[in-house]
Amino acid sequence: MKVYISKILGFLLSLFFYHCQAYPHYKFVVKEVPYTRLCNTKNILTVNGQYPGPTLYVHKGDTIAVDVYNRGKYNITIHWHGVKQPRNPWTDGAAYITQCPIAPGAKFRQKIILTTEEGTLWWHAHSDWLRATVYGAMIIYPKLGTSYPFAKPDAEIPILLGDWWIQDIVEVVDELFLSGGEGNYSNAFTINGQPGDLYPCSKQDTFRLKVEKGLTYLLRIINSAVQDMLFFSIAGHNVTLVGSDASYLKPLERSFFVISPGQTFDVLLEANQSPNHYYMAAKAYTVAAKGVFDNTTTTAIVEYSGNYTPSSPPLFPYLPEYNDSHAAVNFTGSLRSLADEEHPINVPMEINSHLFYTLSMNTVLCPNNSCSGPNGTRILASVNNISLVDPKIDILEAYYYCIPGVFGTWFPDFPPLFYNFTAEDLPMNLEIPTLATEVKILEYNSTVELVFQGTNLLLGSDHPMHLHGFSFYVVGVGVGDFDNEIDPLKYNLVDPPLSNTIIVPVDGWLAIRFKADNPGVWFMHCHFDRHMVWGMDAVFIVKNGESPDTKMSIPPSDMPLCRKPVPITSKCLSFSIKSSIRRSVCSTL
Ligand SMILES: *[C@@H]1O[C@H](CO)[C@@H](O)[C@H](O)[C@H]1NC(C)=O
Ligand SMILES: *[C@@H]1O[C@H](CO)[C@@H](O)[C@H](O)[C@H]1NC(C)=O
Ligand SMILES: *[C@@H]1O[C@H](CO)[C@@H](O)[C@H](O)[C@H]1NC(C)=O
Ligand SMILES: *[C@@H]1O[C@H](CO)[C@@H](O)[C@H](O)[C@H]1NC(C)=O
Ligand SMILES: *[C@@H]1O[C@H](CO)[C@@H](O)[C@H](O)[C@H]1NC(C)=O
Ligand SMILES: *[C@@H]1O[C@H](CO)[C@@H](O)[C@H](O)[C@H]1NC(C)=O
Ligand SMILES: *[C@@H]1O[C@H](CO)[C@@H](O)[C@H](O)[C@H]1NC(C)=O
Ligand SMILES: *[C@@H]1O[C@H](CO)[C@@H](O)[C@H](O)[C@H]1NC(C)=O
Ligand SMILES: *[C@@H]1O[C@H](CO)[C@@H](O)[C@H](O)[C@H]1NC(C)=O
Ligand SMILES: *[C@@H]1O[C@H](CO)[C@@H](O)[C@H](O)[C@H]1NC(C)=O
Ligand SMILES: *[C@@H]1O[C@H](CO)[C@@H](O)[C@H](O)[C@H]1NC(C)=O
Ligand SMILES: [Cu+2]
Repeated sequence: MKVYISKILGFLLSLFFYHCQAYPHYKFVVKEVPYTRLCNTKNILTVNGQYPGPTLYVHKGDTIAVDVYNRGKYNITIHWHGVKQPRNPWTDGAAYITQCPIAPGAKFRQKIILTTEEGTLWWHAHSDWLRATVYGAMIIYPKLGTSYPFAKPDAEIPILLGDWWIQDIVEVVDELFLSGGEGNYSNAFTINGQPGDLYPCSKQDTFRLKVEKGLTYLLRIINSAVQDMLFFSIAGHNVTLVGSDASYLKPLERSFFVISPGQTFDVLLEANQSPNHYYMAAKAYTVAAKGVFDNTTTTAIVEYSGNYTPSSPPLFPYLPEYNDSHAAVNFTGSLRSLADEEHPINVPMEINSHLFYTLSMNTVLCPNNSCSGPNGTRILASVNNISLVDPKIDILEAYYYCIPGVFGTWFPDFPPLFYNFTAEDLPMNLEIPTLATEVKILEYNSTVELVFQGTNLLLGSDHPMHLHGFSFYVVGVGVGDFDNEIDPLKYNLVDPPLSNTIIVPVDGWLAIRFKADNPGVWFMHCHFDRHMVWGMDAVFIVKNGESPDTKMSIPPSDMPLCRKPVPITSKCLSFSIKSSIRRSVCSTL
């Protein structure tokens, strides 16, 4: 009898462990906490009271779960930036694209499925601009028993670049929409949450990196700023870039580099200079701003150990002029994948789907020219002249449950009009976009080449484009209009970098390739939150494959839905479905 009971107990325990302990769980409590910066105290939204938020430490190939409790007063979602989440768009976290927001008081268990990613990624809020304070690092170590493709560093330090807004961030966004203009700018940049020595009331808390001469440090650098690309440099030292977006690079030595919101770089810092104090510094890189932007500089201090009298102030690094687009595009064009035997690359060679997407700033008329954009207009932004309108029901939910009327499937492969995209003084009537909720359908396993073309409508700008659900190879980049005949001949198909976020240069183009082998709904957008909320977005639906392991997984039981789920069964077929594409979408479920 005793044996029998213990067997049952063992069975029940194994069930419990199977369901509850199959992978590690973390708890993220979203709540407001007061923080003081720039001589002002205000409540900011945090995870677990921390700013920046907690770091997640994982190994390549791990699956973990994070229980997100929303104890704040706003709707929120959390996105695991750069994690491909195979077959699992459900917990990707893009508000109104793959989920309804987590309401105040609600909870959502988000599964994070890592596969090939190795290096540095991060997580952040993905609704409104709440990521301004709700973000943190994700460090992905090599699998146990394997090592880095470079000598093991003596220490590893996350460096989160961010920004600080004196105003409440929700107020900033409300004002932006109310005025229709450019809105406000951040008041400081930060390194690990600290503005540094050059700002008021900040010096005592400047982030200090203590180093020992002769040792090598792996800096895991993340740009989590809401709105700005940043030039980054360390006085007296070059750094060696060895990874980006959780993929390895051929070592690239630089005295400075540019990093866009959403990007990560793993860089090696050798403490090989005379013992002293050296500033590490970051400031904005922006061409579009025409001189109006957050023109401040954040600093931290690299502090050698030992007995010496440090120079006062610490040595300051060279950073390019705020508008040095040559330096920025030169850097993007210099990145190469490691592409060695242990880290092979797999660039699609035959392309099934050729896409050409223009990235534009736009204007629409306001009643009585009452908005704050140029000539009283409202500023928007678009991809292929479509400015995305967020649906009321998230696209993944509408797709999975075949809810009609939420999105269309005619997102165009090309812009409606070909013109000299980068010419000066383009006609104003081209500035008006179409407002719509359209998605691009991709066949499972199809190969995609996507050329981004920045336009000079309204004003040219760099755009850090980010794709969810995939990493892509950056096969080409250039200035001016893309030349369909000449530029592809210059593609790098040998060792292009593998990224999830990349800067499309101002009045230039950039080409990526990826394989659509991840079924689901995946957001693609400019990682400037201003451009994102203005509509510089696109959505891909990658159809299911034939076999069960090539189809989307089922939604988690606590999925935040925008409406009550309807039974899937025959509902799909009984809708009056207008287009054949829509029918094929529904029939793949
Ligand atoms: C929060 O999300 C729900 C569900 O989409 C929506 O109905 C509500 O309006 C949102 N609230 C705010 C303040 O945005
Ligand atoms: C912009 O931000 C500043 C503080 O940084 C604030 O004083 C001002 O009211 C904000 N709003 C506008 C519309 O400028
Ligand atoms: C840093 O690298 C540059 C080339 O990018 C080189 O000219 C310079 O000498 C290097 N500086 C140091 C301190 O190694
Ligand atoms: C940025 O600030 C620096 C000094 O802090 C100043 O010299 C420079 O002119 C400013 N640049 C712009 C474009 O405002
Ligand atoms: C950068 O801006 C300055 C004025 O602040 C201007 O003189 C210079 O030509 C600009 N450089 C580029 C590359 O646009
Ligand atoms: C970057 O600039 C260097 C020095 O001017 C040049 O040799 C190199 O070809 C440039 N690289 C790219 C990709 O533009
Ligand atoms: C536009 O201006 C006219 C004249 O001042 C006014 O009568 C009208 O109400 C205004 N319309 C709007 C939408 O503000
Ligand atoms: C504003 O209107 C003027 C006069 O019609 C025009 O010259 C200018 O280009 C307009 N500006 C923008 C940004 O549309
Ligand atoms: C497009 O505009 C650019 C910038 O004004 C100019 O250099 C180029 O020659 C134009 N191209 C064509 C084909 O007109
Ligand atoms: C975008 O679409 C609008 C409305 O159809 C049109 O007026 C405008 O000229 C288009 N602009 C471009 C650049 O295609
Ligand atoms: C998808 O492509 C891969 C090669 O990249 C191939 O191994 C696999 O069989 C394909 N799957 C389907 C369902 O076509
Ligand atoms: Cu943009």
